Amino acid sequence: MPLVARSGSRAMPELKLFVAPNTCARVPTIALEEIGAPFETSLIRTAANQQNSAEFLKVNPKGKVPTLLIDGVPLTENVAILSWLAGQFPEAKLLPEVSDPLEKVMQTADLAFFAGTVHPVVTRIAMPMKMIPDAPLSFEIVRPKAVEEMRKIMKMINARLEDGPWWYGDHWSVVDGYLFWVWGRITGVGFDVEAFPNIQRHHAMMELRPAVQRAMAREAENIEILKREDLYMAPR
Ligand SMILES: N[C@@H](CCC(=O)N[C@@H](CS)C(=O)NCC(=O)O)C(=O)O
Repeated sequence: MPLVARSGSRAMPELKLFVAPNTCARVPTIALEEIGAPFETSLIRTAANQQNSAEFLKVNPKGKVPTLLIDGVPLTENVAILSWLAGQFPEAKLLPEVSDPLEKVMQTADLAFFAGTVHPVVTRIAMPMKMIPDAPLSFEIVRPKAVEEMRKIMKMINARLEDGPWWYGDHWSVVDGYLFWVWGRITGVGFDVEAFPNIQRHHAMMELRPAVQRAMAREAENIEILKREDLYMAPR
């Protein structure tokens, strides 16, 4: 039984994405912009802990963005959201078309790698105070350890990008959107880019994509709203 009744069998579902600036909600925002279907974003004010408000917890009891409402039904977890979008809008080619079930599940492994392995390291670099509430200690201990771990990850990704501009060679995919968010988030707080020229090139190419520019413009609008409300937490 769905938690929320779906409003019929329209060909084009009504899509609403809960987002917050600088978060991993950037990845499905890019995916939705690449698709080009109409969608709405709803800003969650994390500085006001809105993700844990009673109202939002009714939508996503995990208190996290992204959350995608599909005809009113909440879908959580980037791996699931991105996989659903790729399957629902095949013409957008968010993932390379494959017929072999093993290849398909390898794409899931790639998304899961970013969500389950890379993202927690991003959090330790970008928000170390989530691990140890004592801010000076978290920046002195948690961040450097995570940076060390991230260098290993980025070395592997940089080598992978030797064979082509994108994660899947010549085929752009939403996995590139994931890398774009990770790289932007860690370099935004000082991660050293020098040893990773292929990822720098990847990031520059991503910035040229109109869909990425539209996604970033949506985020910039939300940053302005938060600044006006004195609720913007700039990366540091
Ligand atoms: N496993 C989730 C992680 C989602 C997640 O951690 N989102 C963060 C932003 S990047 C969030 O909502 N943080 C708010 C909080 O933890 O209070 C996914 O991949 O979608």
